[in-house]
Amino acid sequence: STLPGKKRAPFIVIEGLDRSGKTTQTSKLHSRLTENGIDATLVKFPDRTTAIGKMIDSYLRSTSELDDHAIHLLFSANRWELATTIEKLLLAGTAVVCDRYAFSGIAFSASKVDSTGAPLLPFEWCRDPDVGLPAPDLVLFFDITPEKARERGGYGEERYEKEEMQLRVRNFFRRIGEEMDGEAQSAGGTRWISIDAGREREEVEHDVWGLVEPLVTRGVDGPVGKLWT
Ligand code: Z5A
Repeated sequence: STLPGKKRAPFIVIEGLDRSGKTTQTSKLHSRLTENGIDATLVKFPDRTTAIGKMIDSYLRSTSELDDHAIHLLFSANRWELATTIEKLLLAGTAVVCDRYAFSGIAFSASKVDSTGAPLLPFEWCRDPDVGLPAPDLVLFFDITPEKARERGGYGEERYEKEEMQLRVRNFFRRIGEEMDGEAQSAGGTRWISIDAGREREEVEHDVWGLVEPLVTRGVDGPVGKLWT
């Protein structure tokens, strides 16, 4: 660890809509931290490399069908698979930079509707399996309008990449963010910051670094929080 005293490293999550640049910016952030001599590990959810991740991958590419409850629980289980590893890294002084987390899990599942437009899975039910996961110290929510996202080559071929779905997801992300802001302590101490991700790469990168650099340099006191407990 490069951190002073008994401090641990921070857990930083980048969340957001499709095509908002999460993957671009998490990998940029990871290399920048490393270049600056700061220990950091990059994590991405879904982690499609594990046994559970492979089931998620074939579901997303529509090569398999799964009950909506079952796929939701697999996404959550895919995070629990890495929970202990993440906690150990943080305590050992390695910052964790994560591309999507439990907030995507809720926002996407809660946005699923039946043919009449009625929700398929209640919001609270979607949140429950992720309660108690390692809580991020900082969530950067990458906000982008559907129009801007479309300019970036539009949505791809995967299951949830449809515009009406993305609009519902955006609203759920906002609701989650508002709730996190209001109850930062009960949510495990997470800070939620919205970033305008519709700008140039360099501008977004500048803002991300400005928020992350002080946190990684200072380190964090106390144990890793537990999400929504
Ligand atoms: N999902 C779920 O349902 N439940 C869960 O618990 C979790 C996820 C964790 C796959 O996720 C799906 O799983 C996703 C949510 C659901 N569903 N959908 N739809 P994923 O993370 O594997 O998704 P992805 O397809 O790999 O990433 P993405 O969201 O589509 O993209 P991104 O990471 O945000 O963006 P990017 O790859 O960095 O950039 C997109 C393009 O824009 C690319 O060509 C870049 O070069 C370009 N770009 C990036 N930044 C800029 C700027 N600033 N200006 C212009 N162009 C830019």
